[in-house]
Amino acid sequence: MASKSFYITTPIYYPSAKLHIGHAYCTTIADAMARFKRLAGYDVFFLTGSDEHGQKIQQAAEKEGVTPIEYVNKIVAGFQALWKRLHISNDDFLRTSEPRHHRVVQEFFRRAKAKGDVYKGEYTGLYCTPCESYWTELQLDENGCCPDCHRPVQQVSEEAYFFKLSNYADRLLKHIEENPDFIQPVSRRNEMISFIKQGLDDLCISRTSFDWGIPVPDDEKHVIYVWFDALTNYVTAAGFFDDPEKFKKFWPADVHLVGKEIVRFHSIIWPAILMSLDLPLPKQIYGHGWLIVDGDKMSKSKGNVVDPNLLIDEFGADAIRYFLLREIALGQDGNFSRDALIGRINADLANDLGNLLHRTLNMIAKFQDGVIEAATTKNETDDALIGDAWEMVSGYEAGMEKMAISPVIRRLWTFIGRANKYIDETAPWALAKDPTKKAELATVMYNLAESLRVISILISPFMPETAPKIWAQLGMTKDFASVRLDDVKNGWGGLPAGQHIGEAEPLFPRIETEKEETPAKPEKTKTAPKQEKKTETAESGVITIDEFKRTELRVAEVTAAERVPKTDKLMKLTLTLGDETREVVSGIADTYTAEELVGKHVILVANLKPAKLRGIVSHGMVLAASDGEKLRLIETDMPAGSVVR
Ligand code: ME8
Repeated sequence: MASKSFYITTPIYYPSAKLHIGHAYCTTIADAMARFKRLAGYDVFFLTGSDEHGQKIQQAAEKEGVTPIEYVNKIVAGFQALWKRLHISNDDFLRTSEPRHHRVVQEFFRRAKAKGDVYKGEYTGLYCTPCESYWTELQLDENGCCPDCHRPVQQVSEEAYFFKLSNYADRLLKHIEENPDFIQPVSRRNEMISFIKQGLDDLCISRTSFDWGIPVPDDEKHVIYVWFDALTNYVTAAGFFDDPEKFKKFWPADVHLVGKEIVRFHSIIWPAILMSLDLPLPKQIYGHGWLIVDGDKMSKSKGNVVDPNLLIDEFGADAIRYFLLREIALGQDGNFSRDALIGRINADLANDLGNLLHRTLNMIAKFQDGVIEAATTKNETDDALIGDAWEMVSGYEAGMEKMAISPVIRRLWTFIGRANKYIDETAPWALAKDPTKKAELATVMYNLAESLRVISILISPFMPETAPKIWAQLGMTKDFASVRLDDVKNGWGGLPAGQHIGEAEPLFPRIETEKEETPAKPEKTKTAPKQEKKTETAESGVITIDEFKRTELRVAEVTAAERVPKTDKLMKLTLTLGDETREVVSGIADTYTAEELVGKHVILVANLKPAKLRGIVSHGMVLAASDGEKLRLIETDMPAGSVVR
């Protein structure tokens, strides 16, 4: 049986400047989809590349005193190195300067001309060199500049070839209307429909004012317009000339993933060219939003361009990938901030995922000599965990098929939270003390290890470096590269019982951030950590449920307390969370004596940045209520370690 195929592309990037986190965002989404499809058993072709021609590149090379190809070679090597570091699993990297591509572009030009869709004329228009785009008077911004980059446009008049785009307006509109998935998300689809309805002008597809490009066949003083050249890359790499079998398998592409500002080129110009050549149209153009930085568009002049290489140096590729995929709803603009990145690393990766792995492996090592024994018992708590796992697994595939990446990740993390809660509910440390509970303990440990096996498989499209690490730490011997979604879908219990766990290794160390020494005020009941950046919600004083969920509240038992010498209010508390001990400094010494505190079950903000108070590092904060005079700790009768939600 022929396997299912999946062809996904990113745009090919201009080697005009260094790639920034926005480019990394686009490529990471495509990579996550490619990896998911491989996991689901598809034969995947994932393409990215570089868009190397055009006046802008020629001018930049001249400025540096090198040839255009020398200029782009260096920059493109940087792209390829970045994609490697970010674990981008592209199957091909297409450079438009390659001969294999020249042949295809010239053939496309020839065939469109033979069809009667290309003619020679005189072009007079307004051209934006940095954007390689022509604009009409009406499209310019309020200053008469390019509506995209807001730089001046030039009046250009030259002999040129034109493509009869106007011929295809009706067919295009019909295609878009009959195929609701062709342009996604819906907002972009609607934009394109109204754009076409305003009428399409023929498109100038050649230039004579520079020569860094693919020559027009039989009229070499013209070079082919960069967008005609660039868009064609998708068929070159799919084997249009070189590999008809491959082309049959992968064309039409399943998804062209592009930024919102180039949806127009992909959903109007590109399909019209393909229609002219009687080739099938791509199945979907997906327009993602832009990544802005601390609320602002990235630009060199603002000095806020975020270099993905530096972020990888500091935090590692998987943390960056996780942040980009989890934080931003595909299709919408999203904000990148260092604080938010660190917040996610600490809360979701170090805390939720890291703790689940760490606690599980620790307990298997301590209570079962490192062997994952078979689960032979079952009770309601076990059933609830397994039930939640199944619900999550079934939503995973459907969600990923719709490219609902962020919701899928959020659901996965709800399950991770569920598994952490299962530890608190089953209290394995108590089971381990009771020789009659050996079987129950084995079940709990097995279910936790199996949860982690499932998690490692399902996070692999997002965190390809972390997933096999978890796999190895569980002692799995099957080659992770051969793992498929079926290894999860085939049922609970895929983890072979009786295996020894591997070597434990922390996945994501907490990122400790500098904090000034300030004496602590008694903590009033709070719902969320203070946001440093102004957000819409912060300004209104309201937080979203997602912001609230970033606060990790846990029940902690006070096992020891002592006053901090030479202070009025500070008390050093030793807390247990079941399997973890913490030291916290709290300003409650004028309300409680040390003796009164021991044994209390209080609420701890567990993922607060550690802070130094009078030389003691406080790992969290306990919640108290105050009416301005009286101060009382919030107490509960739930067991230590319970999650507060
Ligand atoms: O447009 N956030 O190349 P390019 C998210 N060569 N995405 C961003 C972004 C940001 N801040 N900034 C840029 C080109 N991008 C053409 C493509 S395809 C046949 C030719 C995205 O290097 C942008 O939206 O200017 C676009 O999809 C991609 O980076 C490439 O931009």
